[in-house]
Amino acid sequence: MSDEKKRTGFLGRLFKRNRQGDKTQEKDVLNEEEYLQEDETKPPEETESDQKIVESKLEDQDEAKNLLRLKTGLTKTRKGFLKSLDGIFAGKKELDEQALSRLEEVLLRADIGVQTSYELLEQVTERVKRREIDDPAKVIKHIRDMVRQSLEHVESPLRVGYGTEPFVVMVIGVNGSGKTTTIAKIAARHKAANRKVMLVAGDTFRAAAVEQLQIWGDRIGCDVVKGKPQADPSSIVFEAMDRAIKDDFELVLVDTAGRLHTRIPLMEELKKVRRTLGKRIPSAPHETLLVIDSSMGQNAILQARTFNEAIPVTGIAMTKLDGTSKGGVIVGISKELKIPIRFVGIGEKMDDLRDFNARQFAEAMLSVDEPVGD
Ligand SMILES: Nc1nc2c(ncn2[C@@H]2O[C@H](COP(=O)(O)OP(=O)(O)OP(=O)(O)O)[C@@H](O)[C@H]2O)c(=O)[nH]1
Ligand SMILES: [Mg+2]
Repeated sequence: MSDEKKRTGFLGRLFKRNRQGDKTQEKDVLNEEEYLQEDETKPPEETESDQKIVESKLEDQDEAKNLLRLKTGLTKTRKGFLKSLDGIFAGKKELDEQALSRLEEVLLRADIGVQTSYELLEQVTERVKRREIDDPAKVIKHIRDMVRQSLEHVESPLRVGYGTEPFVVMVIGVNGSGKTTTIAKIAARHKAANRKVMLVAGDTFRAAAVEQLQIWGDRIGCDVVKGKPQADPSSIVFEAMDRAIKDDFELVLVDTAGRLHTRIPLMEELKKVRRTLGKRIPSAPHETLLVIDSSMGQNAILQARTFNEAIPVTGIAMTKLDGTSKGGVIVGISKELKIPIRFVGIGEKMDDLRDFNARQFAEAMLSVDEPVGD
């Protein structure tokens, strides 16, 4: 299909309008087009070689660069959502009953959660009636504003307190959600700020898990505390806390074995690890970070709820937003659990972790190539 043909319909009109507008946006527009032409079935890029990971520098906090990177990461989510909207509004200048009823289907499929979908639909319908929304472009703008507003309630970056005692972060989640990688990414940031960081291999279940953490520790230059294979994770954690206090570590990141939230004995083990952390430092863990794979879609909400019922979760990291079209699930999770979202993971490299920013996220998830509407 030619580009021109692809650009007919609702998205086409928006692109055309944007192109006629601010020329300074041209670079972004080009990038956006490249993303939209990307083959969705293409597997994510190969993991960087070890050497490259060591060399990759931590991203600076440049706003425009961060937004563009996040937009690249969220391409599949954005593309999927906008494509569905395009299907509804193509050729329509006004919003009719039929378009609104199809909007309901699209919202329900967008993983933003049933409650959010209905709230959005109700608001859009109401505003259409009041003639505040008379054109499809305004629907996107309205949805984006609402997504931003609901996410703002959970925007709360992790503030590590460097005080007289180590700041302890316990990291939990299902198998393969990205716990160990996220730990490494967090550790790298703090190490770059010259902090004394310790990694604790609380995943004694798999020998490879300890090795994986050790490799990251070596790359970043952090101490790794580990025990014998199959040792009780609580005993390792106890020893690690002792060392952390004695050697004045500032940040301690505790890795745990992945577990299904439905496996009760494993969830009990997690509670024991948590209690043990508090034995030497009563206020620990200062953060219980739940790592969630965004590609789980609606199941991610269930996981988060069950983990939170077992152990009070104080923060969430949403990973793998780069490889999924289900990034909207972050909205459902925030609405349902109201737990701070600390980080988003947008790739496998050391610098592919961002502090969660509601405005940037809404913009990256729902913009065409620049703010649409007014
Ligand atoms: N694309 C992408 N991949 C990620 C991200 N975070 C983690 N991964 C990958 O996901 C896979 C699993 O990550 P791990 O960190 O080992 O996950 P885990 O939760 O520690 O897994 P278990 O220890 O087995 O429970 C690895 O291949 C990571 O590189 C992300 O944000 N984006
Ligand atoms: Mg792991």
